[in-house]
Amino acid sequence: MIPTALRQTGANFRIPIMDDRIICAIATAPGRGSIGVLRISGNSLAGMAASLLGFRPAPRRAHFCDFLDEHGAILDRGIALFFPAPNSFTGEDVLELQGHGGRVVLESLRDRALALGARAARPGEFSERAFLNGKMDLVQAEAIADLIDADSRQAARSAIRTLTGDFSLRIQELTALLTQLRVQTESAIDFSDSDIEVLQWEELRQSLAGIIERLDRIHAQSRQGALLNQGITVVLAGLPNAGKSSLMNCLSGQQTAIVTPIPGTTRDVLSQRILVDDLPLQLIDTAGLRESGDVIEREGVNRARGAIETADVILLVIDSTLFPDRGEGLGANDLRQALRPLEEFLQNSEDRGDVLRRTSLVLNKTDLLPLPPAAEQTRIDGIELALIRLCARDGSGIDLLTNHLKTFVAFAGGEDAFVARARHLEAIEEAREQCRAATENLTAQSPLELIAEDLRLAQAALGRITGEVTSDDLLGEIFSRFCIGK
Ligand SMILES: Nc1nc2c(ncn2[C@@H]2O[C@H](COP(=O)(O)OP(=O)(O)OP(=O)(O)O)[C@@H](O)[C@H]2O)c(=O)[nH]1
Ligand SMILES: [Mg+2]
Repeated sequence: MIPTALRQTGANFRIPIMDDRIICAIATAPGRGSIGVLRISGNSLAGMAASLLGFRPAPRRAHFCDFLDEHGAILDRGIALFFPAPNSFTGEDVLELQGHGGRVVLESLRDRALALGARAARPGEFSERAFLNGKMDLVQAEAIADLIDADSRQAARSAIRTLTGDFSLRIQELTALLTQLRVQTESAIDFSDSDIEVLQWEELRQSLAGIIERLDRIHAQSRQGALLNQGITVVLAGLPNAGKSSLMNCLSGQQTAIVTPIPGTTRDVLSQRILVDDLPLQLIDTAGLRESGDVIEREGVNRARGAIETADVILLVIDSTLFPDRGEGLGANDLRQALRPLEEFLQNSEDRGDVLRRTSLVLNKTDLLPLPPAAEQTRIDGIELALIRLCARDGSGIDLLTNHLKTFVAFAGGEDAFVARARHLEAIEEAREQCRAATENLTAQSPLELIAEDLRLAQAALGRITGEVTSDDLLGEIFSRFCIGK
């Protein structure tokens, strides 16, 4: 009997393409450019290529030629490249026409391809076909989109690492190790009555410990990649006039938010993306937290609440001049008072502990007190809080805040990071949980069937990363976020 582990793995499971019509898209960014590319992919493209070019292009040769309309008139002149299946990006026949980068000329070329029977490609459809045809796995396909969207060189480097297959290889190695373990375990179930060598419990436990260690490592690298790729959301909250908008402007180096001495200046949620040493921060400036009779301000405060609930980090900005005599630092009561605007908002909320764990205090306007900028760690009612004193007006102490943010989310610079997304991290965490459960079952000498099931679930979680086990819905969701023509 073949153990289930072998029957379920190793097969390069691919979903058949439901719609195999020829697709086309302008692959270069909209706007003027010296070169514009029309990309066409499908089965049996040779006929369409002959109609567009007036001859059958040779495989993988650069032809400098005319691109023709239905009457043989020249639409544009450029380079045609033909990649017959299966040695192409999508695994199908691919024709690329590199012409001039003007909107009208490219649209005429695209319309010509449409008239010849192609349909407009959906965003990410070329990459989706490449995945479905087994040219790359899901993480590699996602890495293409991440490379295009990279905010920093480090993010681009980590996307390249994933694109070239490093991350997939690690996942495959782990999957292979899990397969071995499953085979060992399931063989022992199947043949437990025969005289086949009895499963070595200790050996199994050691192998599992090794796998968990590898999962820890890859999780850390992927987390760095996810930080480089997606960054963190930082919301600036606090009482009116505390200096939230000034802090936003100081961090971004731009005067995006309006700053005035009038409390209640900011009424909407303002958002700005910045980079701090390659770590992308989505800064969100909010309306001051207070009860207001003004309907616009009330709506602004509601939106501030929404932002606080979902942010990775909440910076509670405080006007230091509210604590004028505390040269030595704030006492427990001061801290409670400083936290009050947030506490009031969190009243009766189940998320209180969670929000406070994501919160740091920024004591602003140090220039008005004899207090130098500083960063310290403090504890209030069992909750660890960072406290950063700075001056948003002239920027002194701002580096203390940015360093704190990097430390707070454990951003290590991403030297050996793999570009990763939340779904990858979740899958790695699930695989790790299942391996831990298997270890506990081993220690308790539970029935082997339970351990085999834990290992199967761990393997399935890893399979979701590379796309070996993936639902159509997830694929649709992933590829729809790509740009058109990719
Ligand atoms: N002296 C001093 N004044 C500051 C500092 N930061 C902000 N201010 C002043 O404080 C006032 C309020 O600043 P804002 O940045 O608009 O405060 P806010 O928290 O966004 O206020 P709302 O939008 O009303 O909630 C302005 O007059 C700023 O110039 C600082 O570090 N030092
Ligand atoms: Mg403001």
